[in-house]
Formats: sequence, structure tokens, C-alpha cells
Amino acid sequence: MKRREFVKLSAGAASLLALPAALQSCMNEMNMDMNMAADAVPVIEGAFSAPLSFPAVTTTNFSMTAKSNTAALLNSQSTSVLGYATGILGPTIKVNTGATVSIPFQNQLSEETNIHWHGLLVPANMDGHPKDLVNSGANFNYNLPIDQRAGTYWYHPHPHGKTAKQVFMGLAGFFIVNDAEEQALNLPSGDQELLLVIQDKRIKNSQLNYAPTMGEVMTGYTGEYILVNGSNAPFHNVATRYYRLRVLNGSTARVYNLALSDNRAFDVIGADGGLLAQPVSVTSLMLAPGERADILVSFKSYAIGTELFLVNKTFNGGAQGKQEFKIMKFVVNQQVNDSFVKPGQLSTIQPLPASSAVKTRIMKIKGMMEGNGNMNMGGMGSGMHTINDKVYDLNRVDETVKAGDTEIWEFDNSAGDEIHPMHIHAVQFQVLSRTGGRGALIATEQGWKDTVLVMPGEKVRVIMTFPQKKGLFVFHCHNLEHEDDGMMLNFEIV
Ligand SMILES: [Cu+2]
Repeated sequence: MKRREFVKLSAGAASLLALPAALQSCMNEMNMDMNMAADAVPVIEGAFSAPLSFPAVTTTNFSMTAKSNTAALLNSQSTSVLGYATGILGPTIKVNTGATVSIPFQNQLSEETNIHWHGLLVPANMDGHPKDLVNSGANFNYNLPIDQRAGTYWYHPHPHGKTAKQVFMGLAGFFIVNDAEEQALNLPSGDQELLLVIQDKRIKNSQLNYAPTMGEVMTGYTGEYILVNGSNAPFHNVATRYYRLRVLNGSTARVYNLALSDNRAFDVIGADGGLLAQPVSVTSLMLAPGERADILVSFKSYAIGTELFLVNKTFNGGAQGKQEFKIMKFVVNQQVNDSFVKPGQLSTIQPLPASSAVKTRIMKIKGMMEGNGNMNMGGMGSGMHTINDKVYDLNRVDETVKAGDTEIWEFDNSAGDEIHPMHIHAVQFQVLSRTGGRGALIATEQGWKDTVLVMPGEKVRVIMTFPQKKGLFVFHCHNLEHEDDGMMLNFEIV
């Protein structure tokens, strides 16, 4: 049932069915909310006068503390935020494949939290499963053996029901893994390698405001201000050469259709799980919450003084995609000779053939108002976003898979009208197909992924081989409002 039909029907239907008073009042509230729930809030563009900043980089011998800080997110006003060191966000962790990283972690928040290492293939008890919480005031030592290829990974909290708010308030950071293969390509590095986390924030009276209505649980919580690395509307000076932009969508719900303001092509060289086989030239690229894109942008042919913006282009996406807006500004201010030559071949990706799968599992992902004429309540007192008609239960094992097995999972949003970026812990997968909706794979989907965008009307099939990391993991929607509302299941690798 579509949202509009539900709104029309339910006022009458609720009284007819003589529902319990609590449910009636809940439904009345939903009607009110849903009338307001329509679109993502319009973005207010800033002045692009603040220089882009970067979180500190750390390699060895560091600890992390989740705590309250202040930061200047907007117009130099001091704002209360959460962070893992100083200010908003956390340090950028850079390590090499083969390392074991030991991170003493302290929780100085007033509530429980933990850290999930998004995209890293770590043991189950180190993965930040929602059952493995670090209580307020407590410590935990994360030991992470890094035995996977180079890539742009990241970290954020994962306490069920509190993930969205903690991420929104500032808890997130990059986790960069390097290896010899990537090193040998001599991609732009140092000042020419820019790590960019894009997040939208709602700010009221110069304070972060996280208070989703029920309607915003449905569409996802969006903010009017777009931040890059924790500051609104920044600029960055660049020279006439290639830059490597490693972009993370760290928003709770907002999807970006990234492009350059002059529609110039750029090269996608990597996705969630590292390098693609070859660069793919595009003029725009969709990036959903949780996803990363590794791109090369050439500023070679621009005149000194050129101002160029990273922008969000419009797209077909239900409650989102109706507004084009600027995200950050590049100012070309230095003429240099760039000797970098874009590699024709980046890496080798052995496709996992569909025929190698021993099993296909169908995951029906449903939003609040979806399904065959029934409001998707998922059981009273629980959330209304479901996978296979179930809301998350910490103590229930929903799927059991065998280490070493290759399986296809199909995320079915064909009847839905909400946006669901689906994330699977413990693996990197390949995207086999997308039917309905956009009907095709995009550039980043030619590489290894841990999060895939399933737009309204789409069915997306992914294939993966489960690692020898036995234990309990989760998979879920990375629209964090949906996740906190229950759109998550447990799976166990045995
Ligand atoms: Cu979702």
C-alpha cells in the first residue's frame, strides 16, 4: 500500500476495526506525521568560505574515547558534539594489510556504545555486534587483525536503537587499509589524497538537533546543512593536477548523487572494499549512507582562479533527490606540472559466478507502509521496518551460513517506496544484478562492496563467500533510522 492511500484509508479504518486506544492514538499520530513526512528537508547552502579540515591521522599506539566535545560546525559557532578525540568525528586510522591493531577504547558517554569497523573482516567478538556493548564509564580493548585488501573502510557505533543518534552527533571516522598492490600504483597521495566524509546535519539554535518524527523514521532523518569533515560548506585549494578523493557518505539517511558543478567526467577507481579492476569514467555517482567511493579528479585543464563545486545532482528517489545543491568548493590556485598518469589497470577482481552459489536467500525489505494492503507493524511494540517480516531481535539467529560457502542474497524492494542501503557485516560481496528501478549496476558496483543501495522498485542480488570468522554478525539497512527501527537481522557463520 502506498503512503497516500494509507493516509486516506486509515482514519476510517482505525475506528471500524475498534483497535486498542493506544494503537489508535499511535495511528492518528502517524497520520499527522505522514502528512508532513514528504520530502528530505531542503538544503541551505553555506558561503564556502571555511577551509576544509581533516581529522588527525593515527597509525600506531593510540587509544580512542567516545565523549562529549564542542566543535564549530557552522559559522564558527560552538556546538555540542560527540567525538572520539577532540571535536567532532574520530581520528583517521591508517594501517597496512597484515597488521594487528590494538585499540584501547573508553566510553565516556552517559549511555552504552560500541564500535563497528565497517567493511573490516574482523572476528565476531570485535565487530561491534549490538549485543557487545561498552557501558557508560567502561573500557574495551579492540584487537583487529587486518587481513584484507587495501580499501576505504570506516568505523561508527552500533548500539541497537541508539546508532543513528550517536552517528548523527559525531561518532564516525575513516579506517584506511593500505597494501603493496595499491602502493605500486603511485596514486595521488599526501596533499593530493583527500578523505571526505559527507554528512547532513539539522542544526537548531546552533546546536545539533536529532529528533525524528515518526514520519522521519519512515523517510530517514535529513538535515539542512551539509558538512564535509565536520564543517559546513568548506573550500579547498587545489593545484592543476590529479587528486584522489576518497568519499564516505556518513549521513544517517541522505543519498548523494555526486558530480562536479561543470559536469566534467571523473574516474571511479574504488568502492567500499578497495580498487576496481579498471577506472570507470562517469559524470555522476550515487553514494548511499555507509558507501564509499574512491575517485580521481583532474584539475589539470582549469585556469588559475577557477572555482569548482562538488555537488549533489537530482535523482529519482521517492522522498529524496529533488534538489540540486553544492557540497564543497575547490579553488584552483596553483599551476604545476603533473607527471601522474592514470593507470589503465588498477587491480584484478575475480568475478564470483552465480553458479558457484550453494544457496540463494531472499530478503524482503519492507518500509513502514509497504506490503499487501497491510500496515507493516512488525508486531506490536516493535519497529515498522522489517526484513522478511521480522524486526530485529538481539537474541534470535535469523540466518545460519557456513564458513567457506558462497551464497546469493537477493534484497527485494520491488514493492517498496523507501530507500534502503543494505549492509552485510563480516564480508565483502559482489553485486550480481539490479532489476527494476535503475535496472543496471553503477561504477562502484563493479568492485567489492559491503553496502548496496536498493532504491524503490529495485531487486538487487549480491554474491559472497563467508569467511572463516565464526560467530554472530548482523546485516541491516544503513538508513540508520530504519536500522534503529528494527530493519536488521542476525546471521551466524558456523
Ligand atoms: Cu532502509
